[in-house]
Amino acid sequence: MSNKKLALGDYGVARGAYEAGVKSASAYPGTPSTEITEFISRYPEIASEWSVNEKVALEVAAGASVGGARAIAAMKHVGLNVAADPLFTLSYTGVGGGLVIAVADDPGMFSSQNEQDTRFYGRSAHVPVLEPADTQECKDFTIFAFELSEKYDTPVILRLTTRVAHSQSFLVEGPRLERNEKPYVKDVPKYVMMPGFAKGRHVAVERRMAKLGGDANGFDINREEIRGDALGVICSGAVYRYVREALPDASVYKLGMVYPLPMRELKEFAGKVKELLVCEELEPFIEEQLKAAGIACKGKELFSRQGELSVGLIKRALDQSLPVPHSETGLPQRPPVLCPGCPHRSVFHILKKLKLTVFGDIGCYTLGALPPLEAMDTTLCMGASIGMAAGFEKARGRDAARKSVAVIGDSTFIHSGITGLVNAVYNGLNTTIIIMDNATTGMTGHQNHPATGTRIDGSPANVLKIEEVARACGAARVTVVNAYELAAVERALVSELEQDGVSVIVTRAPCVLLEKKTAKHRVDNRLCRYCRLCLKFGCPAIRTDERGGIEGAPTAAIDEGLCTGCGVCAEFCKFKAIGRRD
Ligand SMILES: Cc1ncc(C[n+]2csc(CCOP(=O)(O)OP(=O)(O)O)c2C)c(N)n1
Repeated sequence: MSNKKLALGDYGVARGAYEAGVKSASAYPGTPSTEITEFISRYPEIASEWSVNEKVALEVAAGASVGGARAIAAMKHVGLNVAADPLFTLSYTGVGGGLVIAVADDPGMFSSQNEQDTRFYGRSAHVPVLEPADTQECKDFTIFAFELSEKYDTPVILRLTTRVAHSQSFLVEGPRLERNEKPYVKDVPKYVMMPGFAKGRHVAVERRMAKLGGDANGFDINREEIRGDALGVICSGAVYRYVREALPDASVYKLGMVYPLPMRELKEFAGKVKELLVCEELEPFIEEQLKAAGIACKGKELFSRQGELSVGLIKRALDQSLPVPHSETGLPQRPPVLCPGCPHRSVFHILKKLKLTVFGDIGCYTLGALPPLEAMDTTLCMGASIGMAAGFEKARGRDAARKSVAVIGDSTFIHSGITGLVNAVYNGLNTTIIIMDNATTGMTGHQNHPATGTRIDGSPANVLKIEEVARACGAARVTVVNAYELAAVERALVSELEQDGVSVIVTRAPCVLLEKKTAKHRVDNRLCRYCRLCLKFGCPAIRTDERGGIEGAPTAAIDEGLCTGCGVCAEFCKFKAIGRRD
């Protein structure tokens, strides 16, 4: 049987980790990196976990590495901000067993709040960065990253982008490397980073990076393809594929390691072509280093720092007479919406009704900011809602706090909301916090977390009780309400906003996609007055039927295929026109 298969880039990383003999995988979900760890968790040889956040995931990898095992941590680009503290000092300690951090960037922001460029982390933390272009390279580069990590005593960043992580191409699978774990050796000057030892390690880091920069010139993953002397292009990752298609006659230097750069080979390449172009997405990371080394090239004067590049954009950069290419997916734009029956919707309905200022967070519930709910004022980063609500009170006083709330999901609360709650209590604020507990990490595809009581492999775990955590953090009052019960949500909110101190309302109901409800609802067109209040709820299952009412009158209607039977619309129809279809 052939061991060649079509697979996602994320699968390539997972397979590479398996074949490299990795023993520990830790991650917090984040598109487009999530599948890496989901795939890894299928290998029983690797102890995989969803960690509570990216910082912990990297620390788990660091501990496994000190223990002599090869370890991988995976996250999306903004996750590396959360893990940046251990990263910068891990660069100093170096590794025991090889340690690779797979980080997925998202140029074009398909599912992210910014477009930051992970390559800069490599540069500022003095850590090498590899960038694969397809699934086979995802596997091969992951294996190479572990070899580099151990040879140069450094963590290694494997940078993906959405286009590589979520595209399918062929890879050939090989056997797993059976490696004996290095023995654990206590080494205080290497692993205890206090100033006296860290000063010595900083010198080692500089030496390591200088050596890597020199050796990079001979690495197979950096390769020159000479086709002619008119135009040379330096590129890496998915952009390499676009360049080959857009400029088939150009000579190309394809970087597999984007930091540190193989500067000697790049200089030689520049000498072989009349014009040199750097094609890179996001920041002019390679271009600026080339220019600083005295290598003349063109780059960002032709390309945007925003979004993805494409074959069309590269062609047009060199021939301005071509039309500006349209989005190459050809798909119509569809604004995202909360699912029909989503338990978050009713909470936002009440927040809007009460005209509250809402400090939001990141998750499915961020969609509460969009019409028709429009019940969210800010979204910054995971966990920011509670701190921002507290700061707002400092700026505008107690009365403003009475008219504002922080809204955060269960997974996000555990990721980085708990510290915000402790802070608000400690500093004597009056924040009202709504924890929207839908019993899953909905946004990224239903990953488990400590409050779901199940681990990544489905095995049972201790169940973290969110309301008990809130009480232990010192919240003055903690109320749990059914998220679908509009009146109960409203009562709890009105009561808490009147009182002093930090209070927590847990609005609870499992994500509608976890539990398919069957009782459908319908509109009784004899009772419907076509007031269209139900449409303001924003449920995609509710629509209008221009001639579906009595004697062809217009009426509201419910799409049976979409309705999940949550029944919230029945609760707020003033004319009792919505009921169960029994
Ligand atoms: C630092 C960071 N890590 C990961 C993500 C990806 N991400 C966005 S929201 C979210 C969690 C959402 O779960 P939850 O808070 O339970 O809300 P739900 O989507 O279930 O409503 C994740 C993992 C991110 N945006 N930032």
